Amino acid sequence: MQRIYFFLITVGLLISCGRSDDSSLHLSSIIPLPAEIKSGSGNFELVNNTVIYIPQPNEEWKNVSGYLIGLLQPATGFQFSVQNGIGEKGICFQSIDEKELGAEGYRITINEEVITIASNQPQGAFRAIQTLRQLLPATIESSTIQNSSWKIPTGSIRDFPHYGYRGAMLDVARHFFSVEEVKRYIDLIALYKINFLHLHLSDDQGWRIEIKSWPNLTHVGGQTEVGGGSGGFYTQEQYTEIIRYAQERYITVIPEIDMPGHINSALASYGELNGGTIVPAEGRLSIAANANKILDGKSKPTELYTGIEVGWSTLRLEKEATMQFVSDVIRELAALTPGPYFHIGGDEAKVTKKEDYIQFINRFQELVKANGKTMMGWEEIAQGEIAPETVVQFWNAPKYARMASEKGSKILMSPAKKAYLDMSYDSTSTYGLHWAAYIEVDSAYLWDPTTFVDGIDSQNIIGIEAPLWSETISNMDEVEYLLFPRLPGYAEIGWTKTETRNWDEYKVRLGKQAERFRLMNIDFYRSKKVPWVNGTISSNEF
Ligand code: TNX
Repeated sequence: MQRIYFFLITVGLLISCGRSDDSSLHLSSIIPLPAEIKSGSGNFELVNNTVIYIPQPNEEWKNVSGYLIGLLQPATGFQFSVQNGIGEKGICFQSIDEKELGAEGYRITINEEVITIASNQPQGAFRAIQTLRQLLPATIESSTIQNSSWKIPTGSIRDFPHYGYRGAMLDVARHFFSVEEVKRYIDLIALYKINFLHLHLSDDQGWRIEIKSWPNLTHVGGQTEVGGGSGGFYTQEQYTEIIRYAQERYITVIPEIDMPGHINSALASYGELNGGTIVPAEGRLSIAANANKILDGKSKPTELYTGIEVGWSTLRLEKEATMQFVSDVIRELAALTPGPYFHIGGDEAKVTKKEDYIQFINRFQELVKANGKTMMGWEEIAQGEIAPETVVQFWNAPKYARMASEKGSKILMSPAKKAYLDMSYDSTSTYGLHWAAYIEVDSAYLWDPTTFVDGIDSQNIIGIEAPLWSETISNMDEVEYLLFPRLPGYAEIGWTKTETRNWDEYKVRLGKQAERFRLMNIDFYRSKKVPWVNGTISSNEF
């Protein structure tokens, strides 16, 4: 057998044993940083007619191998075939039973003849593909055939995530994003092994998911957005299509209906839900759709809203229709959603009486449970009688995170000062808000979910999520500008142990992603904090 030199990455230090060429595995810029990397000598070269071996000829393995071929084919122009069993040459997926790797972990062993990808489940193999993809030259991301040689340095990687929940949120309510745009968002987060997509499906400015028992929600409440654009919504079939696309990438969709506040789009759709909410003058919209809607003859619906103020609308417990509405919405949406969670919002209910708010949260929790899901909500829900399995999403007030911890509930870390993707990078940024902070790329990376809030039990923390609110952004270029290059850092905080993370080492790996971003047409923010490696990018693009 060939002589193999091993290299190990520990505590962010690169310890090399004599090799210094660019081709060794430990110098590859994988994000998130894997748990263990060992370098060998020599290369595997991907060639035409490579065989991909799968352990079982079932749908799931066909999907995983098909996904890999879909990644490799456009830039290489190669043909691939899929066979069952174990091969000695090519790319070989293997099923193993190695407890520590869990559902998402994997081992990749690369020698000159074969790349073996071993995992407990196909999900682990899918995460491994994202690593493999980053081991290939960045030109693999090109959509046209490239004249490269497709070499991968030999060695091995053993890897598994620190947190089981690594999420990204997209607010499709303030501005609507089409199914195709959401699919692109899913593809971008999949590259960094994000495994939850939280969709903020309703807010004052728009209702984005068809509810068959309450059709006006979308016919009226879905017809506008911030700034007065025409809005939009997903039919139930389209929502199911988003879920299917995410599932193929081992990403679980979490639907959010924001209640009892942030609810004007529903109050504008059904008068019987409106118990006296006053729409702020700036942003009030009385359009024809609003005037023509079916009224119940008793209560007047609110006007539609296109501004960006928060905290002024509420559902009313005393309205007869309210709990019927809530239970129908939760029932229909839970039935469409295969994932375990249902997010009920619960934030900034500033005009809801405190005792009513608590009752709302308690009743939402019962309904979510009755529909077979686990409730999630923004940090304020910690005031309710929340169950141990309920997930409290921390965003701003440490007292609510502590309250959740004391009640033994789960905590998801999304501190606005660190993890809000809608915060501007600096005071010169065109997009984003800055009420919580300006968040440069280093600041976004430099925090630890277990110590960010004092006095909470780190055992309760299930992971991190980076929310992208869309008040200031309305198309994918703008989404990508706020997402990149911060998202890879959030992915690493979720995946890689804090002790092995180091900004000075990370920023080098991040800088090497520039060409990949360019080839994926990602419109990213060229932070001065990152040593970008231009690749083929002309310097005036920076
Ligand atoms: C606060 S975070 C909100 C959202 C806004 C966001 C803007 C949270 C639970 N509520 O309604 O979109 O700030 O940064």
